[in-house]
Amino acid sequence: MSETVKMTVTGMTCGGCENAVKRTLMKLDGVETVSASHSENAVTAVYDSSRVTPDAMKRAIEALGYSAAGG
Ligand SMILES: [Cu+2]
Repeated sequence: MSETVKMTVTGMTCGGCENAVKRTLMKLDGVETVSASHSENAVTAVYDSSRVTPDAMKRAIEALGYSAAGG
């Protein structure tokens, strides 16, 4: 079933960073929608909890060079 996770992501400085995070998360199987705000250090994702976990999303964000917590 779909769940929502809100993560605190630091290191995003512009809309390009937001788009990079969105694109990366949308590539993960089970991620349905993503919104990102660099001004609020926030990334919110709707995901299928049977296919992907918040931990996997945080790892993918950190692989881009940002830090991710919460969720
Ligand atoms: Cu940027």
